[in-house]
Amino acid sequence: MQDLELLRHFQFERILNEDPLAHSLTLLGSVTDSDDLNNSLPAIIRIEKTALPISVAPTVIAERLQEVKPIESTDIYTWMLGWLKASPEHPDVKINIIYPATEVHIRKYTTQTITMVQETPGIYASVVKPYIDAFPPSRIQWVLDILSGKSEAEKVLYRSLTPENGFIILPDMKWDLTTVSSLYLVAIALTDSVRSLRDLRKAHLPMLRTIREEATRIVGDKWGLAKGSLRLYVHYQPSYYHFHVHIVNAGYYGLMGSTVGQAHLLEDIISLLELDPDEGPSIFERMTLTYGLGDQHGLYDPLIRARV
Ligand code: M7G
Repeated sequence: MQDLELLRHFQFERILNEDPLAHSLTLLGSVTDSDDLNNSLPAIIRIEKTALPISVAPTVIAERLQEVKPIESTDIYTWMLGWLKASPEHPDVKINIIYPATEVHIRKYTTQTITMVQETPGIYASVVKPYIDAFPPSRIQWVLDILSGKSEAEKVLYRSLTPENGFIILPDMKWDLTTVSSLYLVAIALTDSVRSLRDLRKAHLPMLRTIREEATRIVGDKWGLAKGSLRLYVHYQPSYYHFHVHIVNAGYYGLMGSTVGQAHLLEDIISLLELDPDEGPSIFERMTLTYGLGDQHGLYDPLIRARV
């Protein structure tokens, strides 16, 4: 089904999340399966207003503002509402669709109450690792499609093909591909042996350092961003258990996903591994990791029960 057709056939059911800071709404609904008209499948649609890029600043007032409605004026202060004319270069909204959406997706995008949990190495072994191992491979089909070149091939910005240390860098689907202030790329490892932060070892240092170097080089060459303009981090828990690094404009903070506890700076990970002794279990096998977990997360109940 074409994307626009899918949007038109979307039957709204309920709001999963409303985020006034991100100017976004996440909706749950259903779309009739085009192969079987009696079958309706769940769909998630997230609509987010795009940021106003700096490049449009001079034209916003002079050319694009088509109507204003005053709210108030006092002394030297005035505030009003305004409407912008449509512009081919600057879309108004970015839309993400997940169709058909699984129960895990619906839970992930639902507003959740967060509880801080402490994951000891013992809890990792008894609760978290079995949970990760039980994920069907289909959950990371999108990663395999990118790595094999089946999807997003023309978007790839860097590809190093050494099987052990190789990775691909490409724009994250969270990015609108234009607004540099919200630049968001992702580096995806070729190896499937690193499911999460817990699996990182000293031997992965060359890959981690190269991700850092290549990310910095790419954003410098392509978008003129200076050294230090990027915040590189790894999520724990991630949504997808195939190793990847988030590459985000350092000025784009307050962003869901860069929360303390969930986001581990690549620089810190490199430093911890550098300090690790050559022999014995790695720092990430020995550490207790503390993070916020939403009450809809699949690990929530078992981790609350296992709480120390
Ligand atoms: P994560 O830490 O596992 O989960 O990161 P999060 O979504 O909770 O942050 C996975 C990253 O991969 C996220 O930043 C997603 O936006 C991004 N991502 C997910 N999918 C399904 C795709 C995709 O198909 N293409 C691209 N380019 N990025 C994706």
